[in-house]
Amino acid sequence: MTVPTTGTPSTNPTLAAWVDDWVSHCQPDAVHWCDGSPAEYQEMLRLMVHAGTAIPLDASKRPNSVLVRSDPGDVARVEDRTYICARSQSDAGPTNNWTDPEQMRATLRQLYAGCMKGRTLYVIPYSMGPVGSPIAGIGVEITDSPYVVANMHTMTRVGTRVLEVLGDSPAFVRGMHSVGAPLKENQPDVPWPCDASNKYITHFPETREIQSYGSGYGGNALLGKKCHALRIASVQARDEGWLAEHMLILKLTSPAGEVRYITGAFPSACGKTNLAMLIPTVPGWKVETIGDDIAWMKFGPDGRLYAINPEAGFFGVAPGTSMQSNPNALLTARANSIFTNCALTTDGDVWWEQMTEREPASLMDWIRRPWQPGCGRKAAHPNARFTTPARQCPAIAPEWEDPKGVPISAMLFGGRRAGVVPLVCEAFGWQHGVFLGSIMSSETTAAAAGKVGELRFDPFAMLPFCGYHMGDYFAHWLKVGQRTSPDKLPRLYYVNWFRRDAENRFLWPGYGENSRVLKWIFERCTGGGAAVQTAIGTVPAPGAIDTEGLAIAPGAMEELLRVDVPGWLANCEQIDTHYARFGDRLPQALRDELAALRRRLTAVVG
Ligand code: GTP
Ligand code: SPV
Ligand code: MN
Repeated sequence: MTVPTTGTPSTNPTLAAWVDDWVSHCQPDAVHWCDGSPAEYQEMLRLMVHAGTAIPLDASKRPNSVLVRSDPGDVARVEDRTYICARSQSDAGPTNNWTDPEQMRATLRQLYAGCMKGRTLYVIPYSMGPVGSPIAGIGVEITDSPYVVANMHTMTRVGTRVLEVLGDSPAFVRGMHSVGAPLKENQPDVPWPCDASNKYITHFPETREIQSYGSGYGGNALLGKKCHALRIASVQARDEGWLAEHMLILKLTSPAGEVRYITGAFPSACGKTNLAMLIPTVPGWKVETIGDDIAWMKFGPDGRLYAINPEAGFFGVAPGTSMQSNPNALLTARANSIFTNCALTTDGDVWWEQMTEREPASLMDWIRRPWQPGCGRKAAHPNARFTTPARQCPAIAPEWEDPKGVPISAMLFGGRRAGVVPLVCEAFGWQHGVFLGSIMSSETTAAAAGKVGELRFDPFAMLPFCGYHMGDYFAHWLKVGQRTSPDKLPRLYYVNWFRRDAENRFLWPGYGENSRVLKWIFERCTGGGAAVQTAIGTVPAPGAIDTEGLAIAPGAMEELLRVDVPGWLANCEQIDTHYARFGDRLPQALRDELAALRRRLTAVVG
């Protein structure tokens, strides 16, 4: 039986056979091959509005934009339902869920049987990175969700040109996705179909495959993002000698016009989008955006690491985003955007916590209930997001789509730490920097289902995203550092915007004021920046962070840069436990770094 098909099916034999197999297994009513055109995007919005998934926002306030409210059981990534199905469990390592790949395939094959009845199967050919760039990678996602198609249009480069570049090659990442909600004949659809209690986000790294079932939300369903560009790509990067990282990329220009490119790895909802779009408070400095979530980095012919942003849009955290905290993000999302799990204003716009100084007098909250200030509930879900095209960002750097990437001078590692970790600290060298990345810890956020505010180790902000054994990942980072001369490697930094005082208030104002830290890092990269060596690394000398015009409590700067020796010694105990998880796959160099840190700390205590 042939299924009615629209669009232009690929003649790539591997791709055609793969799609045919899923079509006959999932039994959709129709098949559509996506071309990535604006008309196709509009058709997805129309379908979502028609199905009650989306409502159009007032076109005078938010042109060509919609609000989508998900099922309350499907609001974030689900780490406990995410699997790395490597052939050998030891290759998934202690930080990933694992099931035997054949067993997992069988489980999912059963769930996928007839799972698209009553729906359309969409085939989305996409490129992560500028189409045809030597650093870019191609994937194809099958999905039964128009919401996923629309989001992929914005977040990746979708369409016919991708298939042309792919040609007859079998080298594409295969991503299979279903919301897991087939429709019986005449069964009315729900606004957000999903199989909330039965989600699987699974990866088969050896065959570069992804199979996702049951969720329609974010990184669970937009397979180009975390599943491909991080979990599968991290495995490709290990095999081929490059880096696929959970990092923002920014361009920093000094008052003299000198440019440096900086990346930063912060865990989910810990400030990447904000730093990437920051407006410096230090006069004369400029920050422009290259990427806000993922960086792919390869060595250039000059021996330096070059980064591209594999994405084409931002899937940003809405709550906390305001014209004060991140005007560039709000201006990016002024049109052509999809808002998910935000509140709806009485005049047809979106709202979320801290968006405006004064809360609106009444709203419809993200679960469609009336909302008033003081009602005791949040109007937007804490992981409410906007999907918006990167090219609309007022701060986007002109070279953001340069196929050769931008040369990286510094990399930041950071998380949410109420204590112990200072505002900024520079690594003594690459190996020490890899050590700092490997011991990163952060309080959990609403970006993933589960408890918020619990401290956990999140090495390189990759805990939920590394597609192989984390001990091997550390070894890979160490190896990357040996591939070029030390002076060509980026300098590595550990930062923390989230240190708190005794009253639990943030000591550091953050956001645009983070430019003061970027300025010091720029100076360090260009031969300046007064610094002192401490047991944990090199920190700014007193007065080296420019505090001109900064409103900050007396003594706060000293506290922010203070090395808390007892705190760090206690931290070392926790690192012992953290490291023990990796067994003999923990590189000896990192064990040595930990021992050296202990020695230096003990020497301070005397
Ligand atoms: P993902 O998209 O989940 O990977 O998140 P992200 O790392 O891009 O985080 P984002 O920039 O969206 O920030 C998440 C939350 O942290 C928002 O509520 C921000 O307002 C808040 N935030 C960002 N930067 C700072 C900062 O410098 N200081 C403080 N106190 N909060 C910040
Ligand atoms: C993150 O959680 O780090 C995100 C959002 O960037 S999601 O795409 O849902 O993973
Ligand atoms: Mn992220």
